[in-house]
Amino acid sequence: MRMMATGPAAEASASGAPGVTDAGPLRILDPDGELLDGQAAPLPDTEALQLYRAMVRNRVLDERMVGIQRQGRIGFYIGSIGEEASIIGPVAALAQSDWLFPCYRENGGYLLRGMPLQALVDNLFGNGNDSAIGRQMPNHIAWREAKITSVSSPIGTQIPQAVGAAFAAKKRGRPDATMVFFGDGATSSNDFHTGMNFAGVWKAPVVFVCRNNGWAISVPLARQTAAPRLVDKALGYGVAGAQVDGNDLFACYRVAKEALARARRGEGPTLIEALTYRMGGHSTSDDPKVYRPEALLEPWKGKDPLERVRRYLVAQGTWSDAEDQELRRRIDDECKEAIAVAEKTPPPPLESMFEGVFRSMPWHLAEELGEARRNAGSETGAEGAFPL
Ligand SMILES: Cc1ncc(C[n+]2csc(CCOP(=O)(O)OP(=O)(O)O)c2C)c(N)n1
Ligand SMILES: [Mg+2]
Repeated sequence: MRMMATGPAAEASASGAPGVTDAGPLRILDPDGELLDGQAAPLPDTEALQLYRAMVRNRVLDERMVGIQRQGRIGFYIGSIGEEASIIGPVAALAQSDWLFPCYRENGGYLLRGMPLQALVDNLFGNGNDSAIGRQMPNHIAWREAKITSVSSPIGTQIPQAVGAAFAAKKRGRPDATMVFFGDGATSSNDFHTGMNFAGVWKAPVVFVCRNNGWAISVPLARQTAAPRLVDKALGYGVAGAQVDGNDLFACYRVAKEALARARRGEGPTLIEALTYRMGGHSTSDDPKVYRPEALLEPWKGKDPLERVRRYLVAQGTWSDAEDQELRRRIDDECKEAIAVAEKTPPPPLESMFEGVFRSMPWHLAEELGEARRNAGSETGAEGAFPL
């Protein structure tokens, strides 16, 4: 069946920008790291190498943090093993002046945008240097300096927030675009509908990046939606859409770059569906073995997004196995160092719980603070472990 693009999506196709077609996902590199016929690398090798390094940093960070969670040193971690290209590619396409509204798996993207690794690790420990002062769930960080808004746990809530920010930028005549990440499960949320509809009507300069990793915790895609493709949902909102191989860094980068260019030209939003796969558990609180047969991972093992770019760079003569090992070792050392620092940093002061809302402390908070001080250090019965 041929999918007809209508409205802005059709115009987008006619102008060469992404439109909703049934052409299949855009792929530039095959799993062996070779350019497909008629495709060109969207980045020079030096820049591709930088993004490869960012993907390796993302991977090594994930492996390390899951490790220390298993040792009981942090309570919770949510990683993105297998999904790195669908994160690093689009984030790399952003300008530093653009806004990034993350879901919760985009740690590698934060680092690429300049968030220090130490800040991320401090947040995981919820220590006194945590930018959220230990008030958020671990891995729910914001970073104002790089225009990264706070991860918000309720699924999909970041979508209308991102659309609102994009609309505000447009009204003020600012050139900023907004990118928002979410998963396949989030496309079943009210907020997805609200955000997509508003963005379509008002041509908000926003790029929706849906990481379709096949699962919403234990719910497989087919139980989530009857739609054969998530990208088709764009059509119903008059939004441009593009489906992309989410394990192909080059394709993810190019599609996002084009979508951002459309947004900046005033042509409105784009929904990108990045087809990828969640190779690990949903988070460290999850055990996928109880609901997902291991055999489902097999076809994806040969499509590793890092391996694809590594092979390309090695074939180009830009990278070697020795350099690869050295890079992984260096990043692992960097992680260990950040963990050691975070672990030594004391928790936020008790008083911080009572600060930040009122200009001067009202009597009832003063009373509670006094009580908290009296109880500090005493056995309260809470062992502080993350409950989920
Ligand atoms: C409104 C709401 N319902 C349920 C949850 C629990 N929950 C956390 S993550 C998640 C799955 C999200 O899946 P998806 O959108 O595909 O993103 P992924 O985790 O796969 O990246 C659910 C159901 C929540 N956080 N918020
Ligand atoms: Mg998912």
